[in-house]
Amino acid sequence: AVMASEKEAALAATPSDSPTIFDKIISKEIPSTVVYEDDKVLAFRDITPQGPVHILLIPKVRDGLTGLSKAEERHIDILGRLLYTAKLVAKQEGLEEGFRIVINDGPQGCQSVYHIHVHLIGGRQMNWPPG
Ligand code: IU
Repeated sequence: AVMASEKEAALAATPSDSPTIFDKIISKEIPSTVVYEDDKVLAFRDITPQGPVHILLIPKVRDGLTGLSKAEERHIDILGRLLYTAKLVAKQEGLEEGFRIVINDGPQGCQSVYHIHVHLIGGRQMNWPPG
């Protein structure tokens, strides 16, 4: 079904360990605009950008990390790597004036894809509080 909004998609999503669309993006079965890739992390442009720059950073191997709330000690390295890579990509994208990092978690956090992802959004003035 076509979702009217990200919030609708998030509320319709079932938190689970099932494979997600991000596996097909990682395997390149579904095309995406990759802006950074190494053996552990993939960064690609969000299909519904919330700013001039909107990139998702994901671990290539989910390893149970459906969302941040499921993090265990074994995930500390990949969590650090995702944030550090976000900084590298922000630089690569020319976001010298600043940027926003977001990790949505669970229905109330508006998470719609249960493969952890870091949003890197920039290129415009952000506001606070978020919606
Ligand atoms: P969320 O934090 O779970 O709400 O973020 C999921 C994001 O994944 C959201 O911004 C979508 O626009 C984005 N996305 C995508 O880039 N490509 C896709 O095929 C799908 C979702 I489905």
